[in-house]
Amino acid sequence: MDQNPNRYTITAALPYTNGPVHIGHLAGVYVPADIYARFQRLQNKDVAFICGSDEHGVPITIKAKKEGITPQQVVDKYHTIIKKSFADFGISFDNYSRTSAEIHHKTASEFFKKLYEEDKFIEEVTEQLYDEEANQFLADRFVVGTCPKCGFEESYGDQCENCGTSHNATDLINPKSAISGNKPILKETKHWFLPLNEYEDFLKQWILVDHKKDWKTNVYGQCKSWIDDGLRPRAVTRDLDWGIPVPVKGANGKVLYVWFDAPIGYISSTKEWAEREGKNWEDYWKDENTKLLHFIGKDNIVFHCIIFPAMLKAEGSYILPENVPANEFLNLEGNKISTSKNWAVWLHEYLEDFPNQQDVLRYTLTANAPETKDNDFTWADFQARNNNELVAIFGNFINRVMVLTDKYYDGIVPQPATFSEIDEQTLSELKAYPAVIASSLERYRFREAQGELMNVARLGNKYLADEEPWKTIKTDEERTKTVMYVALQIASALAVLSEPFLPFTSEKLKKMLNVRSSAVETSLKWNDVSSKSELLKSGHKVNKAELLFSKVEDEQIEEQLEKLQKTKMENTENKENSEETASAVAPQKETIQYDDFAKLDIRVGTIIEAEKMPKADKLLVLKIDTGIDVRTIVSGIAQSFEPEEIVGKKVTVLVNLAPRALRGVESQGMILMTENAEGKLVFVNPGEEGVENGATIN
Ligand code: B3M
Ligand code: ZN
Repeated sequence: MDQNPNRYTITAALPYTNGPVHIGHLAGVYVPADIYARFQRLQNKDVAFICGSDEHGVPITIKAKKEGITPQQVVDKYHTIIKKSFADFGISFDNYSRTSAEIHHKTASEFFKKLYEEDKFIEEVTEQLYDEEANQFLADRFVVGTCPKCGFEESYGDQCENCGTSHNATDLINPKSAISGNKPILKETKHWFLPLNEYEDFLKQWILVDHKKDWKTNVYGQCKSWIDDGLRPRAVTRDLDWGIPVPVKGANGKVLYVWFDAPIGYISSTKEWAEREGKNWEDYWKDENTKLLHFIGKDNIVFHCIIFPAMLKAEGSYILPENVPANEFLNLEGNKISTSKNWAVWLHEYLEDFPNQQDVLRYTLTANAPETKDNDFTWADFQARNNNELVAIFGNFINRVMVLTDKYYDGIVPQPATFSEIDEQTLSELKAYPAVIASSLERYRFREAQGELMNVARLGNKYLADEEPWKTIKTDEERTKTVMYVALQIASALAVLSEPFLPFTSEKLKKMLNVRSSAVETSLKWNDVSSKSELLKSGHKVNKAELLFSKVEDEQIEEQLEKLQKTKMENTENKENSEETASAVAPQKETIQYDDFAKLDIRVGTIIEAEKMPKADKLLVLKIDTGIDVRTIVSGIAQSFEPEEIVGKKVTVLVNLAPRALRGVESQGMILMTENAEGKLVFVNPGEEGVENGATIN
């Protein structure tokens, strides 16, 4: 193996192929990962930036059922869309694979087999949740119920989206099948479990001690809480027909758990790339000198910090991640981004509305990155960041430099005279930036890093404003040349340092400065900004200015807000519709015979007295004229009616219900009630006027 301390394996979470990707994905995972990968490449590091589509698992099969197509059709469709979105936004993966690829099936199978043969699993028949109607075992997203940890009622079988805890489906309180809505039964089935408890000491040392200082506090905190709660064996197989078949005897109809195979997808994707590029994949996964980094969202922390490392440790020949810089979530205009509610800005739709403006979105998402807490994306902020920062600071500086160079020198970088103190100071300030930005990036503080990048443009603007070459051109040609020379060095530095953040802008700028064509200068590297005495030599000819950024108009923002408003209205309508149907379709009770019904003696009666039951907020004591007699009925309607308002009302009474004592008062029957559309209790009206007390209902 080639021992290289400058090697990086950078992975970005494999997106589920059950929908397109949106700004939340970009902000949380792919933009920071891309910034980091580009930055390391610019430092001449050997980088493998790896990703691919996660094509197994329950979300895909649910989507297929919903759309009436096969899971394969679902993943083919979204794999193509997602891959294109990433390419369109300049996410510079060295390889983007997919877990349905043959190389992945083979890699994951072999990984499982090795652990199996080395007895690293527990094989156990246990009772699992089963949907009798769907004829299917329920795990993961096939089952919802109450989270045993936080009480959230919509927790999935494998993970609670509310508190992030990962659990087994059988831990859920009141589980319900996501397929039929039925209450599942327990049924025996055999599975293989990874005994996480056996890795507790290793994880304690590796995370809680070794990485106490360098992992982000949100990541460290989650890991600590899981480890403190105690780790338990975790099933790594499932009864499902979509996935990688469990490669051992006696496992018919079973597949690998998606969270077992997906992280191995990083390895398969690396293999695919290495084969294509003539590299050795093991250098990127088995050399202690290689730095392995997983970029993910916060809901994936347990899988990347606990389960996958335990798998790698069990296998024995792999390195462990050096860091897992997970982000929190991005909200959109104050609400949680949701694929099912269409509350999102989809990347492919953004590009239709803002063609060629990928960098504006990248910039806004980084400026607002949910690095330490959930954050909010708003269109107003998007517009302000573009107009007040990209256009007014970055774009404005470059434009002035380019236009003046063209006007005064026909695009030729002038020869400077002697540097003044302010020139020297500006150039030395400029040379400090690569280290400043790098220090933020190495600590995964992308918003801080990007802020420093903008300070380079601010430095340029201030320099021009103070030195006023447009004035000195009339009085001091030599001074003007020096100033423009310095300004051109700042512009070139911006072209290099902006590349990780704003790759399209950097590319354009390099073209404008003519540092792209191989005849002049091969690509500039990060450290050239501080180490080279000049980035652009006198006599070098630059090209014509092009606009880097353009203003985002109010109408464009209003259009986006209207689009969201429409989604909101559609969601409310859908919700109302489904609530109406839900109340209309309270399920029918089991069939009874006429004789069962005939046993009920239901009569028309009139309330002749009503009073509150002392010390009970819900009960009224009623005197009812049933036509047969006047009797006492205790009714639980005190929160819906004042006693005075119901005296004289005609009601429907079940008169032959066995009497029972409520708070010491004997209740001799029951008033029939129902609920109106607002959920308020109302009496079942016994019908037309003129119906006498005592009339039977049948
Ligand atoms: N597909 C989960 C997600 O998209 C999952 C990540 C896999 S990374 C190995 O949130
Ligand atoms: Zn929970």
